[in-house]
Amino acid sequence: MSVIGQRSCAALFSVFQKGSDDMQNSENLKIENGTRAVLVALCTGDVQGAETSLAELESLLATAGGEAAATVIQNLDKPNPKTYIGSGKAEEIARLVENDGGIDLAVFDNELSPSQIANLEELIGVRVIDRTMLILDIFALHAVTGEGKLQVEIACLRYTAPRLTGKGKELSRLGGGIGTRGPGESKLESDRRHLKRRIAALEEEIAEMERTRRTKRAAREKKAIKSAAIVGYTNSGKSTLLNRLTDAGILAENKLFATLDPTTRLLTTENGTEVLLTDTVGFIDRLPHHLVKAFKSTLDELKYADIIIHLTDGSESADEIQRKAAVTDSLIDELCGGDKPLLRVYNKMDAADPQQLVPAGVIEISAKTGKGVPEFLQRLEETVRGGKRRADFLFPAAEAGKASALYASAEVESSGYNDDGSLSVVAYCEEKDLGRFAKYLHTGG
Ligand SMILES: Nc1nc2c(ncn2[C@@H]2O[C@H](COP(=O)(O)OP(=O)(O)OP(=O)(O)O)[C@@H](O)[C@H]2O)c(=O)[nH]1
Ligand SMILES: [Mg+2]
Repeated sequence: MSVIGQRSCAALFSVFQKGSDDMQNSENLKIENGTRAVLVALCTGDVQGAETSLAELESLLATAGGEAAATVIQNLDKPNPKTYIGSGKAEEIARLVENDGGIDLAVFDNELSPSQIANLEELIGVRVIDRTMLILDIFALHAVTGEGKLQVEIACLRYTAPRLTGKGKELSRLGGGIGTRGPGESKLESDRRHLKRRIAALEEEIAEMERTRRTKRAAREKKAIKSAAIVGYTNSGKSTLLNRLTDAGILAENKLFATLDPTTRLLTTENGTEVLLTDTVGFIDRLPHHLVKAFKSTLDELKYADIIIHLTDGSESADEIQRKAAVTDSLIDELCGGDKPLLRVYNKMDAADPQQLVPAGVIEISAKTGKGVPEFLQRLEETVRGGKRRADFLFPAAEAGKASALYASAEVESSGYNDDGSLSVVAYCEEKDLGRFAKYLHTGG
């Protein structure tokens, strides 16, 4: 297995360009801590959307260790094929960069083609990256397991490698070579072959890991324990929830994409219901297609889960809640179809506006304080039991015989006679049984 450590896509590519297999010693070319960048977005009509997206780009940059020095939005009907933004705007950014003196990077809020990047770097005079490269960079920093690292490396080789031109301070640290010289025509061709071979080798390694994963999954399925995947926008609190429920010890951080490698833990509720819970990689608007593809084996956890727990940060504005839930919904649809039982959960309700309107059926919790978690667990148990509801029954002594009909159709958790000869039963029932035995329902007290 390749050992690539905590390195960025750029670092991977520098190794590739040097034609070296020594992955350990290469220069780390990640976005340096404190790198000041100008953020650039194009607005083709939806002003609010562009601003929200730019704010998100800023937190992505912060997660990668950078800092936004300025933001630029250009209104344009459609992107310029050569330079994405207008060339006049690019010159304006070049002046901004020159006057500032401390800006080393421009981050564009959209995918750029390799030639657009090259043209923009020429015009602006600093390294240019796009949204996808930034996300890949964060993924490269956060991948922990061999599988996660491999998946990131493939995505980087496919996406980032053709886009690195060698411009900018970080790259020039390699000392002569990459930035200044640029590979000649035949060098490019041999590089491409090298790249293809490397990708094929990585894909073979991934396929092997996928086989292992399948075997594990089959073993779990044999045990007939239901599984639930915790899914949601990045930073919604998925890891915090799994930690609260199972002491999983997963890194939970106020950073985007803290978790890349899925963790599965067995949860046994107080009532003895067992469910396998998986915490997985967070979603984001316009999750780069290359990442979805590269992370297929990880994201397959969703496809094979029996239940989806859709977590949303309920402490944000109503617009943000709606936007992030919609992004997550469409990714769930894409990745696992829409036919699984799904629990909708708003998290961080400890920090939510008390006036916040919560749609019917949504479970409100705080993974941090534990508030609402018992109610959530009850709903989860009911879902694990195929939508059956847990209910307490009390059959008076004279009617204890009626309980046998309940035994026949419900899943009985416990039952026992009381001193007065009455019979108490706790069972998971379908709606029709709740109706049929309504007069024996015991509401406590
Ligand atoms: N106030 C509050 N903060 C929370 C709650 N749950 C999680 N957080 C915080 O939200 C941040 C993100 O939590 P994580 O559990 O890492 O979120 P995640 O969904 O796993 O994020 P990714 O792995 O990046 O996709 C952390 O700083 C948590 O402490 C909550 O119920 N209330
Ligand atoms: Mg996480």
